[in-house]
Amino acid sequence: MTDQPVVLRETEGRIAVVTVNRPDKLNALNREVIGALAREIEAAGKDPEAGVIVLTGAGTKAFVAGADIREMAALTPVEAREFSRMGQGLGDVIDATGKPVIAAIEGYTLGGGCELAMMAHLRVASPSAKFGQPEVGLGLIPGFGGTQRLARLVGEGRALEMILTGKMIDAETAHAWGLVNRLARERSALEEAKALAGEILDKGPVAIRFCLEAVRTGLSMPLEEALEFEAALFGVTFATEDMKEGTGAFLEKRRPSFPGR
Ligand code: CO8
Repeated sequence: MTDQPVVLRETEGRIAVVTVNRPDKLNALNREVIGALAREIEAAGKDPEAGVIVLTGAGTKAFVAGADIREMAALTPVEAREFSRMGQGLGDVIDATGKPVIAAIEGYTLGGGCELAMMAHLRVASPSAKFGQPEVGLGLIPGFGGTQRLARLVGEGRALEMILTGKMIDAETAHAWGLVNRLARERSALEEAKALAGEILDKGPVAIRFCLEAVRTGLSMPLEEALEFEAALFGVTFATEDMKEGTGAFLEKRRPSFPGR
């Protein structure tokens, strides 16, 4: 046992880095880790300095190798349902931050780990990363949103192939399938994720927030309603100082300096 916190958070400039810190167990998610992750992501969301949140795992062997099988094996059905809801709740915590969350991925990203990565808005992986939903090999099904988000990201056929066989795919395949946004150099996922964060931090913060909301909320609506939602958010941006600054800067041929209001 170690006295180290199971989840670490530090702010570097305008980037908050939240790290699952259980490398001796390949960062497996038990209830303690999930609770700490929720608290630290929420705190990063409230940190006025942080414009983007990067989520990663300690060490290079795993992002997260899944839910903690030892803890899970002893759960009753009612506890397992609560555990599933607790893990799924991390997706709500991520969305409630209103900030882009980027997963920086090295190594095994399995089961609940793959599901956690899919809760993030964007994923950057090193070439040695491996993705899979191996739950059926344990007589389980993905329970942290995997049956839903994987199909939305890679399509039904590919998702079902991964979920039904439990086989891992490599980073290149994950990139080709759209599960990974960017492939980093070996052991550079965190660095590349920060570079991607930098590209977003240049932009209008209120617009970034509304884009996340429009895409995420819109995906669960019929297209007609989603388009109406988009138009409403588009209209609201015209009341922001960011919009005045962004359009003004373009017309005055200078770089914008967004106040974030
Ligand atoms: N849970 C608990 N401990 C783990 C886990 C895990 N998921 N993964 C690795 N560990 C531990 C190992 O037990 C080992 O601990 P120890 O040193 O004390 O024996 C340590 O981490 C290092 O692991 P290995 O020695 O196994 O390392 P290898 O390099 O030999 O193998 C693997 C790496 C292939 C990743 C292997 O560890 C493995 O197969 N792990 C399990 C992967 C898996 O099946 N993940 C899915 C879990 S199920 C899940 O996530 C469901 C989520 C939804 C929950 C729904 C609510 C009920």
